[in-house]
Amino acid sequence: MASTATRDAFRIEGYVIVRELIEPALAGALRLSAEQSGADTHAYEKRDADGRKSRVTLWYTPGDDVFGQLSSLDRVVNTMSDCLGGDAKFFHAKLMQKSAYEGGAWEWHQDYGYWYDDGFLTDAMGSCYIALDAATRVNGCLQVIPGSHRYGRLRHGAVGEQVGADSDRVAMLAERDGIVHCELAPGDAVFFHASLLHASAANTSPDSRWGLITSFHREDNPSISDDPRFGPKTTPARTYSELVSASQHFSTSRDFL
Ligand SMILES: O=C(O)CCC(=O)C(=O)O
Repeated sequence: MASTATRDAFRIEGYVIVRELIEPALAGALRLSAEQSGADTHAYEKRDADGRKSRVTLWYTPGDDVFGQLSSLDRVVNTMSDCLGGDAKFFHAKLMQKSAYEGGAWEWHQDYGYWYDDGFLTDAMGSCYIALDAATRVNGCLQVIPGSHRYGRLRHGAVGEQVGADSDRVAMLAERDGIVHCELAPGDAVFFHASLLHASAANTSPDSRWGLITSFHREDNPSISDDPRFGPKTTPARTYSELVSASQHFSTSRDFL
C-alpha cells in the first residue's frame, strides 16, 4: 500500500518519485539481460523534431519472463492503484532506449493525448518509469510540469514523428509552474498521471539511458476500442522475491508493437 504522502503527491503534483523501488543491483542485472537477450532488436524508432532517433520496444501482454514480472510487480500495481484510486489494470509496457550521444528527445505531451485515440474514455490512467540506467539531466531524464494533469487534455499535433502538446500552452504552464527534472538512480521509479505534461531531452552524454515504462488504466476505465491489445488483461501480481529469483532472461517472443 502506498503511503498517504505518495498518493497525495501523485494527486496534487501528478507524479511521485519512489527511490529504490527495486534494488540497484537488480536494475543493473535487468539492464544487462535486456541488452544481451536482444530486446532492442524488436524496437521501433521515433524521430524527434531535430531528427534524432529514440528506440522503443513495446508489448501489450506482460508474459512470464523477468520483464513480465517486473511490469506486474505487486508494489508497482498496488502503488498505481492507490494513486489512481481504484484497481490498476495493465495496458502495456515498453523498454525506452536512449543511446549514448544519439538518443533523441521526447517532445512535450500528455500520454492521454495518445491514449484517447486508443479508446479510453477518461484519463484515469498512469505510468511507472523504472530506471535501469541512471537518468540524469545530461542523458535525457524525464521532465515534468508539476500539476499540469489538472488542465485536461490539451490539443496535440505532429512534432517530428511524434505527437506533441500545444506548444504555446506548454510554454505558458512551464513558465508558471516550472519544470522538474526527474533524476533517478538505477532502481528508482517515477509514477506519473496520464495527463501530466512530460518530455525528455536528447542524450548528449556518453551514457545510455534505458528504462522500463509500464502503463495502466483504472479498472472502471477500460478501452472501448475493439482492438484486443487495448483490452483488460488478467495479470497475476508478482512478488519481489519471485522477481529476484526469476531467470534474468528477456523473452523475445511476445506481442511486440
Ligand atoms: O522515455 C522518456 O524519456 C519519455 C517517454 C515518454 O514520454 C512516454 O513514453 O510517454
